Amino acid sequence: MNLKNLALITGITVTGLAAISTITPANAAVFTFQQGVNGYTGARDAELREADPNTNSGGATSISIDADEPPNSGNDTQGLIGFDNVFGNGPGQIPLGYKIVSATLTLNVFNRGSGIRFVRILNNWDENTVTWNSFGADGITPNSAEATPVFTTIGANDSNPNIPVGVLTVDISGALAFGGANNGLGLLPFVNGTNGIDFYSAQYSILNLRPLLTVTAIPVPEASPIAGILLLAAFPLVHGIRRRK
Ligand SMILES: [Ca+2]
Ligand SMILES: [Ca+2]
Ligand SMILES: [Ca+2]
Ligand SMILES: [Ca+2]
Repeated sequence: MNLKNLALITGITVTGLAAISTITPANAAVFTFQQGVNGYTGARDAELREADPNTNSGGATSISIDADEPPNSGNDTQGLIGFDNVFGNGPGQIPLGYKIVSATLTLNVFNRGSGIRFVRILNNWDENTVTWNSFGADGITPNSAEATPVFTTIGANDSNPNIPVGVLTVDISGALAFGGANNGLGLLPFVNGTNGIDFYSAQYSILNLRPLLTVTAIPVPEASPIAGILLLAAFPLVHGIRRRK
């Protein structure tokens, strides 16, 4: 059934029908999660260093994403960022029964650089023990048992300072397509991304410069009952018209 038929049968305009399908539910809500802010303590993050493959950096105050660190070594650094305990019935948490429909990650960059490739991590990790060698002795491997394929990138696969210093907001809604447990994100340099990007971690002293997760969530089921009733009412009529042809 196309929209024109439905409009003829129900007497409503196509414009009106389109409007119904794009209404944002009135009960959509925005939630934010930042370590130490409004009582939230579920953030975790760490840098993984190819040059120091067994060293944990979970307590460091910054994270670098770089395809060449130390300079001229060719070694990579990668990042892990997770936000636990986002669902629940506590203050500021997403109520149980809600579904996340979009999410952004905000980072505060203090050293500009090439770019970042984002993956979702598939297994649990501990901020205080995780290292480069925790991921098969070669760091986080995209599209493997360790991580999803890359779902979003920022910047470019070159050595230019593509990502400036300042507030960096990344739409990470692409991570939602994979489902599964919440094991956080992996942040990887491009292969030729030799200009490192440095940003503040969840341990940085200034709270509002720490990584920030912003989520829009709605109660489930999210389908519009009005649109459903219209479609159910119209379908037998369309079927009848077709039979008379
Ligand atoms: Ca950390
Ligand atoms: Ca490299
Ligand atoms: Ca690996
Ligand atoms: Ca840099």
